[in-house]
Amino acid sequence: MDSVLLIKLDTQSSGTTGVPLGPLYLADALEKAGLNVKILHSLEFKNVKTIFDSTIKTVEGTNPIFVGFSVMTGMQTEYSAKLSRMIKNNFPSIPIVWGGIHPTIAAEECLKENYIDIIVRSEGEKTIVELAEAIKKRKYLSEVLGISYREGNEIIHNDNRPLMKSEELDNYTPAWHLINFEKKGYFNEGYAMNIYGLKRIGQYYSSRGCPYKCKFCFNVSQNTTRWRAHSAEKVIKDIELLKQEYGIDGVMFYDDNFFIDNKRAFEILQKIGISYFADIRSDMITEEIARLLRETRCMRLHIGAESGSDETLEMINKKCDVDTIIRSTEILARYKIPVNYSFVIGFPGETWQMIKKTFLLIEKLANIYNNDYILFNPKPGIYVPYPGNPMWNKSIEYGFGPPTKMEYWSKLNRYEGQYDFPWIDTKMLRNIVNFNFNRKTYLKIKHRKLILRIIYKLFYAFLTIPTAIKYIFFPFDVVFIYRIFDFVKKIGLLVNRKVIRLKEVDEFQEAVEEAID
Ligand code: B12
Ligand code: SF4
Repeated sequence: MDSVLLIKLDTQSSGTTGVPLGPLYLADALEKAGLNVKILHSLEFKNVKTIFDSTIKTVEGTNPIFVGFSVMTGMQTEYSAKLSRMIKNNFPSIPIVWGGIHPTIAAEECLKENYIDIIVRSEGEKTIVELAEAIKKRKYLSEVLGISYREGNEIIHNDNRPLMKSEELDNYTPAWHLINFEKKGYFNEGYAMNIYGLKRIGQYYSSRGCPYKCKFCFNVSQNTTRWRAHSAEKVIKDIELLKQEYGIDGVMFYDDNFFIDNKRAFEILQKIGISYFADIRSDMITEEIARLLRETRCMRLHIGAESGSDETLEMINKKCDVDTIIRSTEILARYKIPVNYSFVIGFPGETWQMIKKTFLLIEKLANIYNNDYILFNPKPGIYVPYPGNPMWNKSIEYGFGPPTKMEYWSKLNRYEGQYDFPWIDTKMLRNIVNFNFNRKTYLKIKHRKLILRIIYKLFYAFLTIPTAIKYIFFPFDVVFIYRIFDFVKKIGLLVNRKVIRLKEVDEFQEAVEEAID
């Protein structure tokens, strides 16, 4: 039987990731078409050499008709490029196919690299089966919709493949049997989703796309603002299987907005009977929704609030204003629903005054949640331009030079990037993000030893100075305080840096206790 090898190199530095849903859906489509599929999923990037060497052996042993890479923009791009080149050097006749969000939005650039042969743009289930057929039978690639490829020196982009309709999505189920769901990834790392007191959290992608048109979002190109969804029955059945066969007791919905069709969403949530994590927009929160969220054991909501400045929200076409964010937070706080709010700072065209409003809003929302940073988790992050949307074009107008090689994309990593954007002092932005993280973290530390408790309290008080003076000298007040804090941390008055970098407050609390014991 012919084989296909699918590779996904997740490169989260925290090592916590989920199952590779893209490859799992593709594998289902390929298996139904009679092909043998193997998935290599690396969950973190501690030992690149072992991962690469082991992959070369697997390619040799499997002799696939092609190797498919699933690639996001960022560090994955760099490592996928390196591994693709290595495979190409060792097995020149095996086609290398790239799919996923990065190749979709940068097909032309990807194909400038001679180790990538074919790009599959956007949704891949139907395309990958036709592509496998074309490669197997040496048919013309020109007949396969939704791909780009090289012919001599020319790069050809075939027409787009129409996105699947909702009814068609139900024909596919992730091929769970191809990964070790229990606890190990292919390269022996863990699917470490056992947070918030749950034993094992599964991931599920119940709907695709989003009808909004935020100017920085990948949906503009990947899903062309069309929202499609698995039927409620299908989702309930699939999650039941995950409960029975793989013992999940929580589910993380990876949908961009799980609640677009409320009726469907709550039918699913009421029937699955386990805790869940999901995304929603602020403007969809009502008293009734909050009540249902509580009733159905919502473990955490994720909301892209993006900004505390109406001017910024307007600029990015969020179609939601600050008053709505505040009003919805008041409702959610009343029902004690845990929330993650993501904020984006540093869009081209944003001034420090606009950014300051985001931090003032974070204060306000935290107060609504009584400064309970376990329930209320604000995450400001720096805007990083990715192609395929209007904000990317604006970034270029503001002097941004896109990476010229696949390997350079890893610099554009939101959390660990090395970029410097021409429109703003990016180092200053980084200090502000770090300040915010440390501040909310320190608030929650409760240590057994009185003296340490006092020290942490003092540190927290110190970190609240910018708030106390209402960010009057923003951004200099924050940066000044953060630099002093960082200096003290460096000379070792606090626990080591590794601990400080952990992301979740509760993880942090445990780690601190362990470190000092
Ligand atoms: C889950 C998730 C993660 C998980 C991934 C877990 C995992 N093991 O897969 C984690 C937390 C690790 C993660 C990390 C990041 N993520 Co993320 N993530 C998502 C999320 C919410 C869902 C992805 C998913 O599973 N989709 C479901 C599957 C079915 O869809 P899919 O992957 O697109 O696959 C389909 C097609 O693309 C195609 N396809 C995919 N691969 C392939 C391969 C081949 C060969 C073919 C033929 C076709 C094909 O066919 C598939 C089926 O139709 C998306 C948002 C979204 N709605 O997609 C953001 C998203 C992909 N993430 C994003 C980003 C920016 C990141 C980070 C880069 C953030 C950062 N640190 O800077 C990091 C990258 C990590 C790193 N350092 O490399 C952006 C990507 C933007 C971009 N241009 O790449 C998205 C779109 C979010 C957003 N709204 O901006 N992410
Ligand atoms: S609402 Fe969210 S998912 Fe939808 S376009 Fe805006 S940022 Fe993207």
